[in-house]
Amino acid sequence: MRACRELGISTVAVYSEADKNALFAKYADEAVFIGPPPSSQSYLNIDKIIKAAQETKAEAIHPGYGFLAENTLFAKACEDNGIVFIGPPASAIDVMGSKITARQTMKKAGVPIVPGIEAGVSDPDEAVDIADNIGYPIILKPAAGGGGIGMKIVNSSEELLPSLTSSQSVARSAFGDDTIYIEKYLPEPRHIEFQILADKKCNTIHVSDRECSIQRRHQKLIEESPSPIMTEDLREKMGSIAVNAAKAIGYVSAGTVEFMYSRGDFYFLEMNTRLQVEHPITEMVTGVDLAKEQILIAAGENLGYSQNEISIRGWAIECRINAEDPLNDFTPAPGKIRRYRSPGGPGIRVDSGVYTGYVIPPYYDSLISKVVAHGRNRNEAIARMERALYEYIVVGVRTNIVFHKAVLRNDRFRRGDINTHFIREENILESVKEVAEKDYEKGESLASALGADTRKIAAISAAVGTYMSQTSQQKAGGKV
Ligand code: MV4
Repeated sequence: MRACRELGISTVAVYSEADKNALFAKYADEAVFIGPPPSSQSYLNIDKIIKAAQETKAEAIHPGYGFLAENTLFAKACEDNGIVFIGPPASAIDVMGSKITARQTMKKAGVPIVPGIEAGVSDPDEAVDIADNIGYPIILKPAAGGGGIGMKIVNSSEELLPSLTSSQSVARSAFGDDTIYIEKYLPEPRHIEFQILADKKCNTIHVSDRECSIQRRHQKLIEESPSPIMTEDLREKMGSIAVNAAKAIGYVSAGTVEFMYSRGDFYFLEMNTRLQVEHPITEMVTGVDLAKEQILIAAGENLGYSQNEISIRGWAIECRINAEDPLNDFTPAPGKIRRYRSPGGPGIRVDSGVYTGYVIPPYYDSLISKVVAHGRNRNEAIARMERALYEYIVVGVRTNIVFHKAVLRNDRFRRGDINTHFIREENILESVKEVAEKDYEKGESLASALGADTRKIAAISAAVGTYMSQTSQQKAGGKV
């Protein structure tokens, strides 16, 4: 909607009962109510969304990051009703929707894939032979899957059959499809992805790379661009392979080609056929407004950039701020935000959907904002992020800000020595406790005093500032 405002395009938001006070619904020029909180009756209801577009005479629909963004039925429904879907063709979503057809197509296009099979396992004896050939450990993955659901690491042939049965049953209930395939299980994998832009005239470019290895239970928490291991040579190599991957499926719009990087080798993992949550770090280092490019591409315009016009400047890091309790197994923490002040200053971008007095509903995911720090190099980006998190005040709900503080001060993170097992290997939850003890000492005493009286809350929020200015003296590095 910000891109539309810059382009002089008016906007319509659809919202459910749970989002009637949400910022996006207020920001839009018009907002259409589409039903009760459960997404099956609102954000996943294709008919209601198409009807809202027709009633308001919307010419195009941007599907956002989740819900129907990668749903071919929705893309087709838009097309059938003469509404432009701001995204890829349904056929491209389809190919990448099954990991097996994705692997087959990528292999044919000369894109390196993780050693394994390009078909579902049909019979268990065959699976044992295949696994012996690949060599243990292997990983079982559901073809229809995503988000790590139903994946199983297998270390020996004895474990294979029970693991296969278990993966199949999880896949069947989660995706309605129990097709499982086998890959070699890679050691110390880093998740590195390339941003793609493609227009309708077959111009396809990459907009550099992102490192997304800091994740917990397959949920990304911190992303950065560029990847700490990236060199110009490697970027050119991986980037041109990512472009080939997109071209092989006739891709149009913004998309992401994900790779696993392990001990010097890299392999195609999957392609996300949507704009992603972490796209702002790419915008910060390249200056490209990805959402605006998507809209212009959907309108039939040529790409605004050629490959050699894309360059990166400095470093960007994103922390996803969730309303959840990192000290209680990251349980979602919906509720009323009693006091809110987001950070600012040099190099900081905050994309947020909340404000003081907002009640975070319990129905959807717990992301409340994305803090992005840009600096001339990685160290400056980290320092700015730490400063931004120090400034960030959220009173009323628990957030994972303490988690981010714990990661940012970790030595291995600071060296860029990360992989997808970082949070477990570094026992980050222990250091979260240490950070939280210090943070919550102030927070607890404030929170306990938070009654219903708004005057009192205002006084307490002033006290937060006072307290913070006192503790800031403890910093090393001299005094000014
Ligand atoms: C892998 C892998 C190692 N080798 N694939 C894929 C989806 C992503 N969210 C996790 N995935 C992985 N795929 C190969 N060939 C390691 C992971 C992985 C992982 C797998 C199982 C359980 C926990 C995991 C945590 C991070 C990464």
